[in-house]
Amino acid sequence: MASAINRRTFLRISGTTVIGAAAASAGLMSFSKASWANDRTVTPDRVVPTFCELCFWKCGVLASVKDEKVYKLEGNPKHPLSNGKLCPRGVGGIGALYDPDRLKRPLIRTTVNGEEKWREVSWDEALTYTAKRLTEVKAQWGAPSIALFSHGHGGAFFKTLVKGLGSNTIVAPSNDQCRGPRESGYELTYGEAVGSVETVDTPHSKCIAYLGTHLGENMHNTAVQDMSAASANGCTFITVDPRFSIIASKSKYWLPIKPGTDTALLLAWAHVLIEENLYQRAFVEMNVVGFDQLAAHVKDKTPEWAYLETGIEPSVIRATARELAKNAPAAFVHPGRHVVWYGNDTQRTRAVAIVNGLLGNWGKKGGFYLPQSLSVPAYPVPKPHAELYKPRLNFPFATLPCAYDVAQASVKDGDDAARIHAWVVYGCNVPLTLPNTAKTIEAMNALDFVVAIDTMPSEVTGYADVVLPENTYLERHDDLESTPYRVPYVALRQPVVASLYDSKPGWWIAKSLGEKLGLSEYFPWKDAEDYLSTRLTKANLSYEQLKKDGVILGTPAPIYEDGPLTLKTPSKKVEFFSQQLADAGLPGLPDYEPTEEPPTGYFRLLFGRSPVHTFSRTTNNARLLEIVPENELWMNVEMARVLDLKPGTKVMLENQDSVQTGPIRLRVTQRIRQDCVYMVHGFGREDRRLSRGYGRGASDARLVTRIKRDPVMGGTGMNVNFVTISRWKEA
Ligand code: MGD
Ligand code: SF4
Repeated sequence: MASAINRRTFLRISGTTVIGAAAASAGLMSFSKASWANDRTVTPDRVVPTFCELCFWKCGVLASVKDEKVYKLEGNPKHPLSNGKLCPRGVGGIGALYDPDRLKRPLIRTTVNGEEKWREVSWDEALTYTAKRLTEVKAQWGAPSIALFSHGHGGAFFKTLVKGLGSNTIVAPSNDQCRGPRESGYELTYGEAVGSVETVDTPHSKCIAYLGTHLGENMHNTAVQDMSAASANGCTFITVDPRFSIIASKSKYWLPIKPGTDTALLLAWAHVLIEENLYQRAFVEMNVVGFDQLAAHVKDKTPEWAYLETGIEPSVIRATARELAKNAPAAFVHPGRHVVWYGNDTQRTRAVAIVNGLLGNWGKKGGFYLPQSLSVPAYPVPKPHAELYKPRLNFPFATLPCAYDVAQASVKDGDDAARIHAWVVYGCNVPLTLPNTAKTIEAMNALDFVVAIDTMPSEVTGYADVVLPENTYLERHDDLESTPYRVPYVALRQPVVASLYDSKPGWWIAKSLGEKLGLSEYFPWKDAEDYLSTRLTKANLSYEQLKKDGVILGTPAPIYEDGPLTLKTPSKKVEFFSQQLADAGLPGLPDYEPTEEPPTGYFRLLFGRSPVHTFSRTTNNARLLEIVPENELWMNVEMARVLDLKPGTKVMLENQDSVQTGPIRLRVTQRIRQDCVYMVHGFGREDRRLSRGYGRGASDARLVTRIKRDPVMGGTGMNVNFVTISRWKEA
């Protein structure tokens, strides 16, 4: 077996470390210097429909092209997720296409005179070498010791590749660092996940409660459009957040809850709905099991009890419960999105699902609609025999192995045969994504082989053995997109302009690598167009129409249901009491567990989103950095006074495990509680090759060294870290 590089140094992809770097420029004119850049009077040579990849909502885009340059991105009016509009990130997609720091050629890590360097290679050499190394790992340690970390729509072809190799060790941080507990909570209660796009009927709702869902900052195009429509229709918003978020500013009630106590509030809401007989009795009698157990469970969960936990006045708890009830069933508690907070997250989401059950809103106008999808048969390929590595930790309701556990199972700990030995990383900046960056780096150092498929140099590509540059979404085809939604649809991603540099589409990379690995049977199609048109023909849909319009709508069916529900739970009903959880030795009804308090002198670290950035994906994008150039640390005005810190002061953060990040500018505000500080995720980039992103703001990921596991599905609660703040002293 070829000797493994098992102590990797972080390798920047820059001229000084690339052997024989060719002139970087592909002869591109800088977009911003183009005379027509912002000229609305320009007549495009063509307008190409496709869909966005600046986040994972996948809105339909119309891209205008002049002289082979993309100069404008707009929402596709025919696409149901964009309705003719994009969010600011979507408009900024041009910045991703024309980012001069992009990965331009395949690279192999090599050692010259004891020093590690990148060597630019041909695609053939990069893929031959990758195939050889993966084959060696498979032969020595077995296929399941090869893990795929995948994020983004293009990951589909790499899943086929890794499964074809025989591994089912496929992980998505978006599951166990984001939505997983919500999906488990709804699967246990309603028999199905709420999905992405969430199936909330916001435009028709009369009252919505948001628990830590910071819509407007958490920018999902359709969700924000729907929220604006609801607001225009007079919908009452209730926001429960330790921070006065954008949506709090649009709300009738802001409940500045003590972090980690939401389950107490939810149980008290259930108490009020039942004790005051405000719940939707007919819905509950027809569709629910476990109501009596719930009523007994919340009997003593009075608003006065919840006040001591949450800090929310009993009168406000009663008023908000009554407001929801008054508008039910056209009222809901939003199921949330990034819900991995304190470890008890599936149970908290179950409490949300149960309050929604009391509001009787499943399948109801203004509550949760029943989604529809347009079914397009898969391309016929043999079913691979793929196995999962033997997880060391078992969570009874985990639907996927947890990305964090797979990373930890890669660390050397004496049992080499039980370890993960290679990673295929698609569009996933693992060191900034998983908790405990230092541990992730230790894991990457221990691997026999890492291949990263990415568009940009990043923290993860710095630890790879092979870097394969993918086209951005504006230069490539991808698999069809057909998210369950109010109307069934299928959408196409297609190249708007030709490939820049020597980058390639993901489908081509996966197919070519598959062929070198002897897996041609899983990639029998000639090219992406052959693959896509074959799938569409099987569904009696026209590829030509899809190319022209970017989207095809199916025939809508009813999205509301007045009769009895038939759900996919064991009882076929809404399960307030979950026998499945009880059988697994877990509470059948959600219990409130107090969360550890910050020690004296520490703040709880909270983090969230900026409306113009998506994690670390966008923090080198010139257009988006113009709008939000760095993150700031929100601190309550009183605490800043006590610490004698002025607005704009640069500060350092240090967590309970003595890990430091910074400097970051202080935002002193009344809009946050005194016991916590808040920052936007994705900044504090450490790769100098990111000529604009490097060193802006600070990384919250570095500070997440402690997690609390969700006993139901294994999610990694990350809001359990505490920090001290000190003035930054320039060295
Ligand atoms: P990103 O951080 O956006 O996503 O985390 P990740 O899944 O890691 O990193 C994406 C990588 O994809 C970048 O290197 C970028 O250059 C690359 N990329 C961009 N476009 C493309 C493309 O078209 N093709 C390819 N091949 N690569 C591309 C997200 C995860 O992080 C999620 S979903 C959540 S909700 C969690 N959020 C979160 C948090 O808020 N705070 C902390 N501390 N950790 C978090 N972890 C989770
Ligand atoms: Fe793109 Fe914004 Fe839609 Fe996400 S929400 S897909 S970034 S337009």
